[in-house]
This record gives sequence, structure tokens and C-alpha cells, in this order.
Amino acid sequence: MPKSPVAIIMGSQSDWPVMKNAADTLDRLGVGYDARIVSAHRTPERLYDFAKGARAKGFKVIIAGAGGAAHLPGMTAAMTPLPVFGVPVESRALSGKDSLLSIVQMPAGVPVGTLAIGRAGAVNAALLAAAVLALSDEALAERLDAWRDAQTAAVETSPRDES
Ligand code: RP5
Repeated sequence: MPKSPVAIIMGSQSDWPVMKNAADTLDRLGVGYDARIVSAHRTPERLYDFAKGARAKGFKVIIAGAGGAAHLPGMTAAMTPLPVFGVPVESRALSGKDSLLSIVQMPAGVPVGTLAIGRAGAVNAALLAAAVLALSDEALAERLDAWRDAQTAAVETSPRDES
């Protein structure tokens, strides 16, 4: 397994508070990643270079987060055979519905695995990336199982008042 099998890319610095949840989740699972800002419309050549070279660099999975007219995951998927998971980042104008629809409605032929808007999507993108990598990494599969067991164990049986 390469040192950073996951690439986390995002359209803007402003996406990092959301996409950091993917990074934190991968940290907890002991999965290496490289996080970069790659904008489909502001830095199209950076996107081209990244997507075209991603497999050769050793990445196995790409997590791409973007907001608004969110071309980044789809354009990335168009230029790499690696699995791409798209995270719609909540936008100011339309609360992320624009981001979600931009990412999820890929025409047949170029898939983007689209997650929920915002933090949940970023966390789940990381868990999906880990699940893909765990197919060929038994130690990671065990860490993922342990993560799920801990999540289950943390659920109370009865609600309590929060102060
Ligand atoms: C998209 O535009 C980014 O992914 C970000 O979610 C959104 C707004 O970007 P900024 O104007 O905050 O840089 O490209």
C-alpha cells in the first residue's frame, strides 16, 4: 500500500472545514492521504495534471469536495480510472442542493459515487475509501470493524437531558 493511497481534493480553501472531516476520519483509521486544493474552474490545468497523474502517483481512491456548480468530482472522474467519491459542500446561496445535484447527476459512463451534503458526506467518503482499500488490506479491514464496533458501543440505550 502506498504511503498516501487517498487523495482528498477540494475546490477552495473554504471547503476545508468540511473536507477536514474526511481527513480526520482517515487519520483515525490509519489511512494515509494527501489533501490539496484543485479548482475545476480557477485552476483547470492543476486539475488536469492531478487527475491525469493520480494513478501513476500511487493513489487508489480520490475524494473530491466542491460547492456550487461543482464540476470538480465529475471532471476528475473523466480523467482518471480511479474511483472518485464526491462530497457536495454546503453553498451559501442554495444550502448545497446545487452542489449535490451538480455532483450526483453524472450521465451514464463516468461514475462519481456521491455522498451526503457536508460533514456526513465527508466522513462517509472517508469510510467508503477505507472500505475499498480494506478489500486488499486485512489489517485495515480489522481497524474498520473496530471503528464500527466502537460506534455501536457508543450508542446509549436511553436518552438523557443535555445541560
Ligand atoms: C467552489 O466554489 C468551491 O468548491 C467552493 O465550495 C465554492 C466557493 O469557493 P470560494 O469562493 O469560497 O473560493 O469552487
